[in-house]
Amino acid sequence: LVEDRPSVGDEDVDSAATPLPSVSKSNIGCRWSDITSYATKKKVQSWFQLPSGNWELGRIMSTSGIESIISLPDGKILKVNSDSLIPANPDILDGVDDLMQLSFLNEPSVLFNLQYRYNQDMIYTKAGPVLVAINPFKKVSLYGNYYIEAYKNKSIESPHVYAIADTAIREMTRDEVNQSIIISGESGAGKTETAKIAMQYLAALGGGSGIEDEILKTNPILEAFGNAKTLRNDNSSRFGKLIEIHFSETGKISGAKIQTFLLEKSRVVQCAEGERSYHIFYQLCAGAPRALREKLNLKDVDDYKYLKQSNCYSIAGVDDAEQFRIVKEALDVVHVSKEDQESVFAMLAAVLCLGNVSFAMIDNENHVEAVADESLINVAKLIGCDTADLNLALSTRKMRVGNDNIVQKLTLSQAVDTRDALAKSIYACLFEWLVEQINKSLAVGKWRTGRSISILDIYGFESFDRNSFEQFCINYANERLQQHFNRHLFKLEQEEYIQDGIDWAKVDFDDNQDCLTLFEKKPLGLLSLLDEESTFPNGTDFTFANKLKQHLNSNSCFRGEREKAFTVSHFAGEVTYDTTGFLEKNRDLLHLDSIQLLSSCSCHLPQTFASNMLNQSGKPVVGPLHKAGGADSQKLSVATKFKSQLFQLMQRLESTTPHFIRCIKPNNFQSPGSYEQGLVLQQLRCCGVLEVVRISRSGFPTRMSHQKFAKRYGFLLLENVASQDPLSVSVAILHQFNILPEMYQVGYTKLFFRTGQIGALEDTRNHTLHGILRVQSCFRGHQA
Ligand code: AD9
Ligand code: MG
Repeated sequence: LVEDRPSVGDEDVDSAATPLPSVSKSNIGCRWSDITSYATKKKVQSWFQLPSGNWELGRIMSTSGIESIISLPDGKILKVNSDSLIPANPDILDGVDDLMQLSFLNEPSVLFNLQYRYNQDMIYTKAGPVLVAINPFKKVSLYGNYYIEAYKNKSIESPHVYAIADTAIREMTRDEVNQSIIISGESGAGKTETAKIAMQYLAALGGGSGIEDEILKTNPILEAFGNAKTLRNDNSSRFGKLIEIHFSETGKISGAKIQTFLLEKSRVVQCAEGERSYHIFYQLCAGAPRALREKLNLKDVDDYKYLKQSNCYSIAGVDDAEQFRIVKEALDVVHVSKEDQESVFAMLAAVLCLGNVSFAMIDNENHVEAVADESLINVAKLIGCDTADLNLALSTRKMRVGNDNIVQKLTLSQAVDTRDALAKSIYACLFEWLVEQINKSLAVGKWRTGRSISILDIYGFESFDRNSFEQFCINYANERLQQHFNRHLFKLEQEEYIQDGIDWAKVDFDDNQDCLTLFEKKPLGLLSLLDEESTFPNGTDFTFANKLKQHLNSNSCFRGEREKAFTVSHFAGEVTYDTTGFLEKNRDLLHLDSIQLLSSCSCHLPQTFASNMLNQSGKPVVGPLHKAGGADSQKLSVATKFKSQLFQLMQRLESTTPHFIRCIKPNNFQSPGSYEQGLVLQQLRCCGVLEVVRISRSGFPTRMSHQKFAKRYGFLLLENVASQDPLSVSVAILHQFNILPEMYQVGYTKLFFRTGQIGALEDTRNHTLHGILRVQSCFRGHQA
């Protein structure tokens, strides 16, 4: 596409067709001269959309109002509707590293610019304040010590995750405000890799105490236990993660804290053809040394039903045995003792083995009992309980009816559900326990007094052919994050201008408050209605779907569908949810019998899990028996717990200066070199990249209070201003450095600058400071 483009020198273009670039001098900075010369030469190229949906660069040969004749790079000449043509940027702007510099900011121009860079392995591009990262699906030589040094010294300035991390460190120190790096994007877009790259930079700059190595080692552990191969990503994170890295006053890393969100438990007992369960299961089976194998009575992966069902055991290019070694080493580094590690592996083996427990009919009322075979005996041994107790917990339920305690026998499907619920709970508790151990290990020093940078790697918006409870929660989280993004980039921006008396033409943006209200409104919102239906003993997915239709049909973001489905208009598009399994997943019941079994185990992990579960509601459960249904009715529903976690997260993020990274997946095949325009465009639209550029370009993104500005740059003034007020000092600085009037605005309390203006002042300040330091050290040397 690039090579085929007609050059600016071609003369046969009809000048009447040339639209002048709609730019003002101020919003493109130094490239103004390029644009005007472009305009006077009146060479015009336009984007034309092919039937495939892809955009092609054409040259306008002639135009007669509604119709234009264009020539395409392959020599084809077409007559097209003039309205369908979209202006292209001059060649000089090909591959600019900030989309803000484009003089025509339209979708094909943005797509082309990103593609132009991507083809040259320049996977990072700024979109105003946001970093866009396009997954290369191959090793690109952009990382490592050389680049870290270069970004630290500012000898390289092209957009990069390192540059974002560097800004975060600088702003944390300069403004004494906590920072956050918020990474979003679809599954497989590169969020987790990006988060690791950011951590690598922070560890390199803030390292020294050794804790940075521990922090980096949390990655292989959490990935082993929380990531799995899916059809979209061989290493898909099945949980959300916030890692808060703390720095001491001297800028050194002093500790860290990890918070995880909504691990996909169902994967432990059920996963789709071609996908895998959590990596750690395969790693354990492949990598456990002989003694451990024997102790745990481990089998091969294809001997376990939970792993066998999806018919996929390995990942191309991944050595599970080697990964197991890496995970064990990482566990050593974060101080999980060898004994605890062995207990962890025993829990994993127990989960796998539970899947092999089978049931046999014991009467003609469909009641069952677990088969007392090797699997059952092995599970009992691994968790440290009696085989008979395990059997009872899996095949019966204690209930209280009136004043009587009765024991109900379970049917096959009830017993299988009970078994799977136990396996899922053990795994989810194990994951939580591991995170807790890691946090204990990372919480060294008095880090609470210092500042922090948080990195959020959370699942992006999901829309599949069939969307269930998981997508419902994930997309709800994305609505919240999108609102945070909007608030920061749009709302706060505008409010701040208005408050400070700055002239500002409003820029429209898509507010997603209506959709959030649909989820959160009480008592008639999606979450409340879900919880309400979940507490009814007779509630089913069907009654839930009906209730939604009954109460929400008038909401513009909601549409009831046939059968048990409903559609939500999310900011990123419409998603139709199938309510099958919603109530059960939201209740997430582990029956009291199972919890009691765990608490009676002789091994310490099951005991810990049981006590955590009992305390989950904040109210310890007293007495062994509960009302009919047998479950701990105090327990919070999954959606409610998730919502409160999200609120806490948002609260934490609100108190930080955010830095946004939007990861983009250029194709659905995880393959290098392929860039599908439609797929990229859809993701750019989802995350509002174009709007961000538009608003940033027309605004004043850098701001500083009069006091701070005067204090920071006042010493650069040639005249003595010690007695003057901050505003006068600020104005004197602006004059002395010849900052053009269109490049700033003076507000009541703050100064507002266009992009790039403060950078020049900072450079002068740094040079001057270095000069002063040099003079001082010469002076001292002289005295000595
Ligand atoms: V998911 O929502 O957890 O399913 P992520 O996290 O967005 O997803 P991930 O970071 O796991 O995606 O990236 C997917 C794959 O893309 C990685 O396993 C790498 O093979 C590849 N990738 C991503 N970023 C880079 C990169 N900067 N350089 C090289 C990359 N490869
Ligand atoms: Mg991930």
